[in-house]
Amino acid sequence: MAQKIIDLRSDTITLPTPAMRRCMASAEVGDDVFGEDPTVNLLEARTAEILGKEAALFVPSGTMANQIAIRAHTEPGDEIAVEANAHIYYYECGSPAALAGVQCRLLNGQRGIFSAEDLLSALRPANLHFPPTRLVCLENTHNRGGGSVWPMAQISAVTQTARRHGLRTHLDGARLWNAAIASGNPEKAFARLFDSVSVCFSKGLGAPAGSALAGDAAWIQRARRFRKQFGGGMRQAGILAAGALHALDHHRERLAEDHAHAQQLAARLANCPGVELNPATVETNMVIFRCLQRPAAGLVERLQALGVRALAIGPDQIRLVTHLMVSSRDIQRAGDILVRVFKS
Ligand code: TLP
Repeated sequence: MAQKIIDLRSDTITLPTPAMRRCMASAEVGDDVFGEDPTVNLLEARTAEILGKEAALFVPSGTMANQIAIRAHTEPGDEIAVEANAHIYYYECGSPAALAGVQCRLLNGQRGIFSAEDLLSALRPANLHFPPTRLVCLENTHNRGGGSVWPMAQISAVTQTARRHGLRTHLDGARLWNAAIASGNPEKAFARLFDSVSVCFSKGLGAPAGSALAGDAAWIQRARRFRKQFGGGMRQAGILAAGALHALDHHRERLAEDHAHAQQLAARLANCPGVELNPATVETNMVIFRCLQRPAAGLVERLQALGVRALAIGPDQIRLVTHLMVSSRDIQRAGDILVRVFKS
């Protein structure tokens, strides 16, 4: 019998479980643009409660959540401060420029994490020539940072500095659930430090689609208008919201398993020749490592031929992501295959 392919490209590839599908199939629905989908309303209320915010807005994707947030915090011609490897800047198709008409001022972080001083050094005094910097965005966990978790004190320092200089603050919390489990701090402990937070139900939580944006009620009302403008007003979206509600109730605690699996992979890879990886930097469900001897693209092909899918995220960088569709047994086998490829 053919061996199962172990897909570690992303936690976005997770399929809805049978129990999740049952919730989706029986969801009560209505027209959400009229505010009449009871399941979407429930999901928005529950997300706001988990994040300790006044209100939340269900949107189709994490990208849309972030881009609505940027649009709702700024006006065209403004500037936003964002880390150079942040998803918002690196992977969202130039949307800050295309959709909100803002320019990005880039900060250099370490594994995606920067300091209050880094932010301060990017701020310029008010002057006719300079675009006003209105917003700073953080990402937690940080994707290209290898799933790194921001220390709470550092978030506090950055967001306090931002506030002191009149900047709004947004958190790309696509994987805030992982940060909460890894750090032992509830999601709302992170969220309270920001004006707005985006979260995704379709990554490690395993829902088929959907994200949310949370903030204060008046601002979410403004965001709702931009959701419509961006084409994200959905109708009987309760079918999707039901999957997200199921994920919130059943798939958050289990993220600890994914984190343990990432640790196991990292421990094995770190001993392989040609691999640069410090396993101590693996904090959540991602393992990003540098390949010192062969190009990442060729290694990914070789791994796939042996039954493991990985993602080349640079000429010499590979990313592995653990998630609810990979068991401990799969991790053992994936580790064997990785060792075989790197030791050959
Ligand atoms: N990230 C995807 C790819 O786009 C790279 C992945 O496989 O990790 N914020 C963060 C931090 C993300 O990692 C992602 C997705 C998003 C936002 C966007 O979410 P979607 O894909 O729902 O638009």
